[in-house]
Amino acid sequence: MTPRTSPEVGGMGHSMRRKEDPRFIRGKGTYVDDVELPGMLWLDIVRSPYAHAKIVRIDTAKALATPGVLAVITGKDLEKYNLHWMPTLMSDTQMVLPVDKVMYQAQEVAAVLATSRYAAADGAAAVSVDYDPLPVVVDPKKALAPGAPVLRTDKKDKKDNHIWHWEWGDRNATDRAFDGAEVTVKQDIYIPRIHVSSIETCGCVAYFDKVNDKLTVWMTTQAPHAIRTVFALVAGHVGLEEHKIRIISPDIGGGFGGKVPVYPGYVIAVAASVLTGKPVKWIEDRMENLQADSFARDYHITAELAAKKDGTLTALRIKTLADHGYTDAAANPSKFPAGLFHVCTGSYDLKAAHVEVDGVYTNKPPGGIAYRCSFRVTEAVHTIERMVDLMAHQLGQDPAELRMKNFVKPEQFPYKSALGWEYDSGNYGGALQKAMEQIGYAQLRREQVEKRQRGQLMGIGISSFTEIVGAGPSKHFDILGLKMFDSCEIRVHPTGKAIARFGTKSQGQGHETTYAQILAEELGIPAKDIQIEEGDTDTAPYGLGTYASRSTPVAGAAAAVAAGKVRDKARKLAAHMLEVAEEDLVWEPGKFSVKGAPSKSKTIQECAFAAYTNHPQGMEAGLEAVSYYDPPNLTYPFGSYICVVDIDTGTGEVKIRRFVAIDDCGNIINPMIVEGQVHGGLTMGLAPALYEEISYDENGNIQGGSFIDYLVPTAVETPKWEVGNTVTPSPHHPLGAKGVGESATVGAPAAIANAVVDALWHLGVRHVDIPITPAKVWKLLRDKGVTE
Ligand code: MCN
Ligand code: CUM
Repeated sequence: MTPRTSPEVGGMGHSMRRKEDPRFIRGKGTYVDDVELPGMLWLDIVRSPYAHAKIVRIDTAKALATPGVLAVITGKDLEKYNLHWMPTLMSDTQMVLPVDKVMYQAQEVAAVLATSRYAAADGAAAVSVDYDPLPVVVDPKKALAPGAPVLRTDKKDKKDNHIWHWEWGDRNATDRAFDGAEVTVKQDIYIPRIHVSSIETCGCVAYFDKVNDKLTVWMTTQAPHAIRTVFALVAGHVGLEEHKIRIISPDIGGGFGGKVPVYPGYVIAVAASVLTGKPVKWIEDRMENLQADSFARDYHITAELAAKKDGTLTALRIKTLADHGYTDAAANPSKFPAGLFHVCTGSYDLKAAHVEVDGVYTNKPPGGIAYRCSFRVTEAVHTIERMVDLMAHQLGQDPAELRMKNFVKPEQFPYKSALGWEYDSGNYGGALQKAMEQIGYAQLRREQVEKRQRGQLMGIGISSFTEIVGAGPSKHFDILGLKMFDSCEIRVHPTGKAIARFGTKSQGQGHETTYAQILAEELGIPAKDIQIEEGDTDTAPYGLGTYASRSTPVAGAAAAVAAGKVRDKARKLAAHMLEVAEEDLVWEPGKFSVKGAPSKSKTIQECAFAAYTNHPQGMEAGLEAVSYYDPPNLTYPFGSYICVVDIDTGTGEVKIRRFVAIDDCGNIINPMIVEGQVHGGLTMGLAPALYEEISYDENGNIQGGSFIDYLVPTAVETPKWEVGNTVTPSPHHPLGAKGVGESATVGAPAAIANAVVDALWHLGVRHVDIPITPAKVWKLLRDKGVTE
């Protein structure tokens, strides 16, 4: 696509350098931990060594005697204000601090308030807690078995550990399709628990100004407005009303979904500041972040796929256990307890599908958040892409051919999926074709045959994913009742420069650049002349925040709509100055000129000046607009990834030789930023595919609770990504754009897993659960007699 604007204006399609980077690369960003206030106190948290235990006694004497320690806060203290429990985003309840028992290892037990971080840490170490261990439940299947200890004894009538049952689709039609199926495949797939490990951990500085009765909280949150409302709803009774709460998300060092929920530490810091009238800082350390923050995934899936002998796919049936830890604190739209998992028919034209999910309590940290995935879409994509590959291999067909045969075809859009989604646009065959050409698919298949004859293990894996991002529409999407729209407010100053504020919040995605580019495209004001602000609830218009790749689809659309309103007013001003009718003006980015007399024109900057100095009588002064955009539909970005692996027959190590990623996110605002999003996303897809996992031993002890065991890939493990794109605009988005921030993380794991199984299929291997570690592969090779 050739840009409509010049590089100086920097509208859509320009690979403009990021406006935020000069401050980041000079170390001049302002993260929460950079906020220092006079008289500030520190909070540190005492955490449980047990996964399930009664709290017999908390002895604070030694801690209180530690120099610098001012107070120790326990659940009993918070209970006096009814703040010891808080609601989760899924309307479950979560302890802020426990009163009688702990539910997972590393859970908050007490908090220490001190004059320095060191004193707070010393104080936390000096708190002594007597526990009485209780039976631990880590396996969700065992949690549902009769006789399992009931974990949520706080819920009066709760007799088991089952949270909810949810199902979607036509069960009877699906069962009939399976009864009459010529071929079926069935597979258990476990998608393990992983934790976001953004560079910046979570934290806040809470300051309750007793003179003005105003609470200001600088916090690592992806959704500041929603947090403000939730705080007001939970703590209105102790005087924290919404106009007296200001949430500021300053610079954020990576969110990836982990900064959507409210963690107990935030609430305790706020309570401590309200009680003392002093600013209170709480910042997690790396291990607290990894061990106690909301997890992602942890889906135990059984999937079945039915087909005709010729490879025509017909039906999909899925049953899932969703392990939510001790409380369902998932960051999902309220209506969908399993997120958007029911986009699991993926890119394929299936006639029938049915999916069931059961939520289960265990003695683990609560969640689940999404880890760079729009509410369980990674789980959906991994399942369907593994199953389609399994079917292709079962039928002895080429996995690319089987996909091509079953893709939803371009002429079928808008396409209604068997599970009720309306896909906006797509060209799945086009993306796969391009990926195959770029990687040299046919040649690779020949090479694989030759290598196999020589006993070498090489595999080719495909993932042709469909994403679903950009929540609303508000008809179906809300969080705790707050409808999922988003917003943009623009003010054009007299000299033609502008400021625009949004209800979203960048965590590294480059919004200060790309929103300015959208406005430059729509107004012709150079992107460098437009300041973008997000994250301060006292100044930004209300919005639901940044997650689920919704900023471009929703707030980006709001920017286009608000810019349109500004342009409409500018047109009136231009007509007034040129003394012509509005209809006689033609617009090109940055300028109105008179039809047939192009030399007579007014720039947008001249119109802005006139708005304050020469506006017609009867017109309000000023040039500004706001839009609260409720999208008519989600956007459905897609792509095809192809991965080539070589497996070391001695060690079981999987080496990614090549990885080609073709993405389609509709019209692109900034190609360089999109490429960066895809690079980062692919690395975060590689991570769970080969390395990352958090598991628990039978006593609920975390395995993978530090970076010694939780293997975040570095540049050394990361292959050279080969990226490209196709462009299929969204028909309903004002700019034709779809979201892209999570696509690569969603699509990548299946391509890698499929490549590994492809390399091992002839040995009788049908499936390997991620993360595909050398140990797992080596055991398979040993069992199949390849190595000893
Ligand atoms: N973009 C574009 N053209 C498009 C689509 C997007 O130029 N057609 C640009 C956008 O303008 C924006 C970026 O790409 O600058 C991502 O846009 P979008 O897909 O709308 O996603 P969001 O801005 O809503 O970001 C959220 C998404 C999510 S949910 C996770 S998780 C994730 C991700 O972004 N977290 C990130 N990428 C991340 N990148 C960084 N650096 N840090 C994170 O925490
Ligand atoms: Cu899905 S993790 Mo992101 O939505 O912040």
